[in-house]
Amino acid sequence: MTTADGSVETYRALFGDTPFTVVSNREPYVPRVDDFGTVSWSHPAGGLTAALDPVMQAMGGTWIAWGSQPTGSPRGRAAASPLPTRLQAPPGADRNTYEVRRVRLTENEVRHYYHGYANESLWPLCHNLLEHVRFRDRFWKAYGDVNGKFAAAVLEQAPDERTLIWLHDYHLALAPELIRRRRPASLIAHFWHIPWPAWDTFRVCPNHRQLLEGLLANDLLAFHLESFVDNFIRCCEQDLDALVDPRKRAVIHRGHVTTLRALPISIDAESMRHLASSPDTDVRVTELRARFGLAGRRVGIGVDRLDYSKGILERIDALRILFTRHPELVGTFTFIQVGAPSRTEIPAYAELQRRVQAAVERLNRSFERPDWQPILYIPNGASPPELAAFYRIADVAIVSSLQDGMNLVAKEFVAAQVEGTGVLCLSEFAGAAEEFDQALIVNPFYVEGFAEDIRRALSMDPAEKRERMRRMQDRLEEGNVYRWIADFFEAAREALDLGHSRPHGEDPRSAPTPRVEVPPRAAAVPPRE
Ligand code: GDG
Repeated sequence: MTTADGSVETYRALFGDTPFTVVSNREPYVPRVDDFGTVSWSHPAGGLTAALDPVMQAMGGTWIAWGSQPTGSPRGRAAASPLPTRLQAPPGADRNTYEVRRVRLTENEVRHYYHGYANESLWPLCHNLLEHVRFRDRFWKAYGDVNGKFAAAVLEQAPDERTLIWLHDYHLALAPELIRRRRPASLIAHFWHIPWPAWDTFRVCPNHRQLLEGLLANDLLAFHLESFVDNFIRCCEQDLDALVDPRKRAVIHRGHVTTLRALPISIDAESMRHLASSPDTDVRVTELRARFGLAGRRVGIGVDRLDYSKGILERIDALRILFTRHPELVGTFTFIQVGAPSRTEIPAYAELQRRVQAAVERLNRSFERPDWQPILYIPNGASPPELAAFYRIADVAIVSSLQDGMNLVAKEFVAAQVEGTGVLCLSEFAGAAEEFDQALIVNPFYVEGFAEDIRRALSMDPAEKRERMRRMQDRLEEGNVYRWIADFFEAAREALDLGHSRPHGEDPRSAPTPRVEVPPRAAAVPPRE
């Protein structure tokens, strides 16, 4: 199993002492204030920042991110002094190991760049959910301005040209080009965490060409799945005067080579297993069973950010059909839905929250009994230890995304199944379905079939359940999030080598980008475990 130190070793073997900078919208530690204005910093929910943090701690360097306003007490917020633009991480530790550069955004920028272009234009576009897409000129303008702020922070923060810059996600599609324009020899790699849509969808975006050109300033651009790479290549072929090398999975545009790779993300499965099998979790499991009246009943679980792409309403609909068609499950099967509120400033998300709440209430009214409710809804999220206990309790977990880059909940559930008795019902439209062919693969758009799949999960033979879970756990063992980080470094190194080795004149339309010398590979890359 690769560890955080293992990813750092890979980096050193490939890049020597090349400085390292991470750039993401979300900061690795988010601020919260109490009533007295005292600020505390903690990891946001979601696995990636927590996984990259120990790598940064071992490696040093800079993490550039939007410096968000603190949550918590309104009174405390008024009393708190302005937050710093630079933070030594981990905050409050005896030994600080890396720096967080917090990019300040105005309220208007947050509204139009983050809520607007990133989450009302690009997010639904890339998830092929066009009914939610809104394009506004003010969104695009703010997106460009904020990408400019991030690029300026990178250029200021990384005076050494040899710095490897690792950008994350759909918030920063224009930053690579803005960096490269000012510093042509930069080493830039980017991971796109959400799907890349087909050309027929992507062309709906009025800014399609600028987005592609922004991203083609990267040396490496990686997605979770090969199908997303294929879609991206097809968009470049259709939209740009670019040379595509499908064999090398590379696009040459304006003399610059961008290598494209599929690198499916994973989780820190060992930590999840450890947490799920701890004595504290045993206690929590017993408490939850008692608190929610689960003794003698079968249990289903759903854990999601409250996002329309996660198929939560379709799931509730399937449950309604399940209880209608299989009355023997009334009173004997309880579904727990944990929902973490998300992007609530956006009307579509506020509406989804209301609709989920209403759908749960309707279903509960139809089927409830004095001592039982079909759905227990936990609308304000749960802590990581609580999540581990829910994953352990569940006979079935449902991930019903309408479209999803990967879906880490599916992986967390598999890792937490220490008894191996749970079944995963997994949408065929979640990236995780490519790895977990032993899940019960469901189509959330066909709710009657989906309902039958849940029933099948609940009546599956225990030996079959164990065998399926064992095979998914074996698959998860093949690589954790630290292996993924190391794989990303290897792909970045290959991309830089490919960019260097391209014979001049391969693209007759322009001269190749000048390159800085990356230090030669220092040592053998640590072997894959
Ligand atoms: C994007 C892509 C891709 C959820 N509720 C609570 C909570 N969570 C945690 C889960 C999990 C994470 O949030 C959600 O991960 P997903 O992968 O489902 O989704 P996105 O946030 O949409 O992430 C996705 C991912 O990037 C990584 O590349 O897989 O496809 O859309 O870790 O456990 N955590 C806590 N309480 C909650 O209530 N503590």
